[in-house]
Amino acid sequence: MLIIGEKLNSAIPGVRQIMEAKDAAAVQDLAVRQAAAGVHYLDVNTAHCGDETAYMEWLVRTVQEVTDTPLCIDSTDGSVIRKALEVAKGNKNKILINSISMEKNRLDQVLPLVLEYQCPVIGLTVDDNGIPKTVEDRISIAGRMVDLLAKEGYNLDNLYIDPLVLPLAVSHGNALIFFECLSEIKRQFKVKTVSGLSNISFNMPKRKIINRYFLAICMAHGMDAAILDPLDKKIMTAVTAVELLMGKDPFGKNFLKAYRKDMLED
Ligand code: THG
Repeated sequence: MLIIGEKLNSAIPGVRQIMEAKDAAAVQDLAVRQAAAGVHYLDVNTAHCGDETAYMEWLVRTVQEVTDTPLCIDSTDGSVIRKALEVAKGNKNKILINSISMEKNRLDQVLPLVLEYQCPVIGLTVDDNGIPKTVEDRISIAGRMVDLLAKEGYNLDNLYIDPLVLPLAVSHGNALIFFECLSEIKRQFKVKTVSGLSNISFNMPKRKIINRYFLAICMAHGMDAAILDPLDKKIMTAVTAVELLMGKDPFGKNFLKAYRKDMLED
């Protein structure tokens, strides 16, 4: 499973502080430690900083001084994503754009960038009517997105649909709805899926326990990527153990390697 490290996100109060202080050493430390934990992408988000575009430009440059791990540009604003693509070094078509949706504004702004750079992209199952409550309505948005991207000649192997997790605290069936979305999106469209996971436990105590078991069940439903905290040894242990159980780790090679590097936590 692809792992997208979530730590460089201005929604985390301490991280916003180091970004607004332009504390390059602290930002680079978070980048290097997540890369060392084995992430495939580093999510970067400056939406909660004063000037999102200016901070994004600084963040991209600062992170790329210390790691070649591809970036996942996390913004709802097309001009922020454009700037990040402009200033990023290396192959732009390695950058994961987070995200597009079927909201008209977002499509008009961000889809041209996805097509211009042929980047992998996360597609949220939301349109101008908001996040649908039912599986059927989310699948229908996913279907419209797949059709649109296919019509534009986009390589659908690079599309990650995010069916959007709603909290259990809002409705106790929300996790089940999410699992069904993961299975159905794969079955009907044969495209990949991704999730930010942690919304599931919003407004609950001991969130990490819920997030960890939720991740395991999502993986059992074939989820291809997750945005998570790779510095949390227990959640990374869950990823390693579930991949072993799902037959994705021949001879337990990765499990044993993690064991020898003392990365597994009970
Ligand atoms: N889908 C997509 N993008 C997303 C989300 C999504 N981007 C933002 C968010 N959801 C995922 N990112 C985060 C980042 C930080 C936290 C939660 C989600 C967070 N971190 C705490 C911290 O680091 O202090 C706690 C981490 C922990 O549990 O150990 O809360 O859904 N496409």
